Amino acid sequence: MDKRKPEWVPEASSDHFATNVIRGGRADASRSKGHSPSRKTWNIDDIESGLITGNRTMLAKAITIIESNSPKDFETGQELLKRLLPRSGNSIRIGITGVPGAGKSTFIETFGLYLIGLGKKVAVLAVDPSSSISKGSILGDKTRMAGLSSHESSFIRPSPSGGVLGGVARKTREAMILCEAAGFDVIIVETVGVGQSETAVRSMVDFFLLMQIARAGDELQGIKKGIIELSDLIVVNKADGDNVLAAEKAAGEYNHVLHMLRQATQDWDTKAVTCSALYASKIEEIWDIINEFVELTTENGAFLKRRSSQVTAWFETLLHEALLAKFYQDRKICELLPKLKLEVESGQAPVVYAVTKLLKEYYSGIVDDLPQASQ
Ligand SMILES: Nc1nc2c(ncn2[C@@H]2O[C@H](COP(=O)(O)OP(=O)(O)O)[C@@H](O)[C@H]2O)c(=O)[nH]1
Ligand SMILES: [Mg+2]
Repeated sequence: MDKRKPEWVPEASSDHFATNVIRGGRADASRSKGHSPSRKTWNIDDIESGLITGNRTMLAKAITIIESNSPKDFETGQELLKRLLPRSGNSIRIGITGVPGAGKSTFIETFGLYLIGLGKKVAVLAVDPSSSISKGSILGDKTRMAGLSSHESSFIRPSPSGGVLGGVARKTREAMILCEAAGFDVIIVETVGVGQSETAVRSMVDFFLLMQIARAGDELQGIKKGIIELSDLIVVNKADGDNVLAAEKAAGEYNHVLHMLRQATQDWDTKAVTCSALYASKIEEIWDIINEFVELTTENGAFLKRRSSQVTAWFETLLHEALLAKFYQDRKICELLPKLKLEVESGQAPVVYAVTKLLKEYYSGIVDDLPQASQ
């Protein structure tokens, strides 16, 4: 290692004092002024033009900006999205869920490489609100996607970490827009069923795939009906070796139950099929089903209708959240709310009175027309 003395060292310092500087570090910055790539400030135009030619480094940089929590990055990120939005939308967005160990990562590797073989460009994103705790468990296992992650027609990005599901989902949606602008034509969003993450992913994709495995004694119990009703396809994975029959039996049982459940998509009969992600069997069938789905929903209008209602719902959710946050962070409200809450709880103040008082307090000085508590 290249050790150098810093400019100032205490007179009585021995070798044990931290007096060595590693070349290229912060304290050494004056030497590399303007040359160090880590110090180079990016330019939004460069990112935009690089991204639209499919440059993956620029795509990654753009995603880092939209994931950042700094106000300056927020502005840049939103400006980038505004510029790139007209170039987005030309992809098939596929959500994949299933318990850990079902084989999602293995499937994405096999399926992704198959699609690349067809000339597609495949981006893989994730929604995992627990990833800040588990240090990015989902997609952390890039070893299972070794072929895909090293392929130039793919782009793999782990879940943004930290924050609540809403924030994680927002960042993934925005990353999806950027991937589309960069020319990726299949976007796969992986999630594990933590909290409401499945619903969040369903609300950002066109096609939702539930990956299952057949387990001895598992008579479809413990599988949430709600998740099945969100799904456009159930894939029973690991249909290989001794497990083929069990997988087919499980798929049959699903098909039986599916008749009795609500459809996730208008006119589309969700069905269950088997596959082996590990041995790449029946992968083509799954892609055929997805294409059939796209064809049918394009014809009946459900495809575009879903996309537009997704974006409207997203808009409304963000607006509600922003308004609520503003309200709850208000200094006057922070003081008054706990007091009024106590008064309501102890029966001293009527509920409508308390709500009206809070709104009056919040809006005083902002607007003349005070909103009323709902009647
Ligand atoms: N036999 C068999 N094993 C598989 C298959 N797909 C995945 N696995 C194995 O199941 C384990 C979990 O797979 P992984 O892809 O990490 O599951 P994930 O947690 O859903 O992403 C790994 O040991 C895989 O090798 C398959 O089709 N057949
Ligand atoms: Mg995985």
